[in-house]
Amino acid sequence: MSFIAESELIINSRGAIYHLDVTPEELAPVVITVGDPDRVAQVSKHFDRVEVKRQHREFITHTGYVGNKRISVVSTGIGPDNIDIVVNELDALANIDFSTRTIKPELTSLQIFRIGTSGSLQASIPVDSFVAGTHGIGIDNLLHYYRHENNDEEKLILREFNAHTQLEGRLSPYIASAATSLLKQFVTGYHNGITVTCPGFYGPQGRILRLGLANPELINRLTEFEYGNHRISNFEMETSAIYGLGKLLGHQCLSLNVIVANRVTKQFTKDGAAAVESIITKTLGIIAHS
Ligand code: R1P
Ligand code: URA
Repeated sequence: MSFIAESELIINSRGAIYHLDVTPEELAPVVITVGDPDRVAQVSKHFDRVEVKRQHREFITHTGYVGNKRISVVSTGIGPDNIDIVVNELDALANIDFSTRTIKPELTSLQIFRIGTSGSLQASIPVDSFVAGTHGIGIDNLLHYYRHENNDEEKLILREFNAHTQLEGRLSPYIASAATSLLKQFVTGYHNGITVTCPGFYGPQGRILRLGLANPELINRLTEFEYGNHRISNFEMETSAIYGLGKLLGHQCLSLNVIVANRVTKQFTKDGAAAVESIITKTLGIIAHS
């Protein structure tokens, strides 16, 4: 049993992990991550009771119950670098014994759902609709800091993606899959497709304000990608990192995003708050009854 030093696993005076400021007892086995810290209360207002409320930096956590199901909702802030912190700390809370600083002999597999916002890359996936990501393709590099492997299907999709987008060499895309056990519960009312995760909102998602793009064709290439039944449905800034790290750590992950902008038809949602509220209530209803 190897001991994890204080410099590697930072536990504060409350016995809570450093960034999230949550103790192992305060975390539920079902976790909903949201990017926006304000969205935590928007989710937990639907709980029958909230028993824990914590906040440190952009990481807000509320833990409570919907019926008999104990659920934590945690804000990640924006981007894959924040996901590195959140997913590693969620796993540490579940699977490291804080008193001995050793990995527990019996590991817990968390269910981790992201409820986020994203941009559609298909004209047929309109604003205010929902996407359950079958896979995350990351153009952000996070997973390359960890030893990882892909299954045959993932390898084939990634090979075709690299050939089609010509990104390899400039970037190093990676792929990770949703938990199929969770994905199959999110069929009715959700589009399925590959979610691409970008390391930024502007240039990396093809938005031009004052700067020119190094790869102006990228968005079109993503929209046109086809491999068997696989298409790229949407892009945002967290999914591939959650899928990649979550799977390596043995957790079951599913990313659910509401479309707030359609980058093909150039539509933008008329009421973003209502769109987010509707994906929260629909998703929470399925999670609570699963
Ligand atoms: C960008 O505006 C943010 O919105 C999306 C992106 O992934 C990024 O985090 O998700 P959230 O609404 O969950 O933050
Ligand atoms: N979030 C993103 O990252 N991109 C969008 O277009 C909308 C939300």
